[in-house]
Amino acid sequence: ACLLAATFGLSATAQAMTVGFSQIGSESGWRTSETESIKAEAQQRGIELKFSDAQQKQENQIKALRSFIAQGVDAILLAPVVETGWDQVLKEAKDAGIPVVLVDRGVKVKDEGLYLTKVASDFVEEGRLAGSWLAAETSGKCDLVELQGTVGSSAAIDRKTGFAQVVDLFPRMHVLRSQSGDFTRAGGKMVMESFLKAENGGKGLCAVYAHNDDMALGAIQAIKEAGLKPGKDLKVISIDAVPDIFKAMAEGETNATIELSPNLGGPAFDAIDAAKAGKAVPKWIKVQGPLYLPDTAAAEYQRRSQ
Ligand code: GYE
Repeated sequence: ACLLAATFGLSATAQAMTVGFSQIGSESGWRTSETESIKAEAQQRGIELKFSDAQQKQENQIKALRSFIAQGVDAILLAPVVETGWDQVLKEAKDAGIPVVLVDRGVKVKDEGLYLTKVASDFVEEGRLAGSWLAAETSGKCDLVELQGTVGSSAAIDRKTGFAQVVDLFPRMHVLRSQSGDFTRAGGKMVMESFLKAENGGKGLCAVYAHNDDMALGAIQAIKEAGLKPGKDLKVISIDAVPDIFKAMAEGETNATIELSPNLGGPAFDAIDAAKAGKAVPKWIKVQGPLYLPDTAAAEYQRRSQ
């Protein structure tokens, strides 16, 4: 009976847990999947999730965090739109004894003790992987353009850095133009259109590197409209591995994507549980994904789109 009571008591506390989730918005297919996945994971664990969509604005995220603190939530998940400007509000959460788990992007703060942990991939590594693939594919000779993610986001900063580290090793590889498409399909298309215009209709270009699949999908559209063949005349490489990019890859219109799982709720909630149980939690819970090529694209699309 004692064991039963203890078990019951434990699950009752777990069920009562309330977590606030400050999400960036819904700029990409990847992010929409992440939102759905975290909501489903919370439901499965009996966690009451308070969800707030910041519409891409840091000030909305700060407001959401303050409201979660005022409501006395047990923990907070934060997907930070940009890297800087979080010290104050994270300190407020810490002073209130509320652990904050960063999901998918990182922050730059003076004191890393202001958050519990970060569940995210190594964006620099993703950039290096993309650069290495392109260098191998083009024998180190490629004039390319880059579509950056949201200005000031860790995802954009680090994916640019890692890619540049590889490009710098190859004297005949050049990033001719690099601009933000804000991680959206429309942004990717618009910026690619201007790149193509500025680069003689794209005739001298060898490739486009996009910081996410949605911008690559927009770029593919722009390349087609300019009368060139994406995936052939211009190689396309991006990051995320959303279902639609596999469809484009199966159709020969893009060449490679690096997977980032959107299922970050499991490890994030596990970290909160561990912290509440007094266990040590690592500062960075790394998620990793492979690079996918056209050979498996049709099967991957099938598997991911049902
Ligand atoms: O790659 C992109 C999204 O922060 C890892 O943000 C995330 C990125 C992801 O909008 O599609």
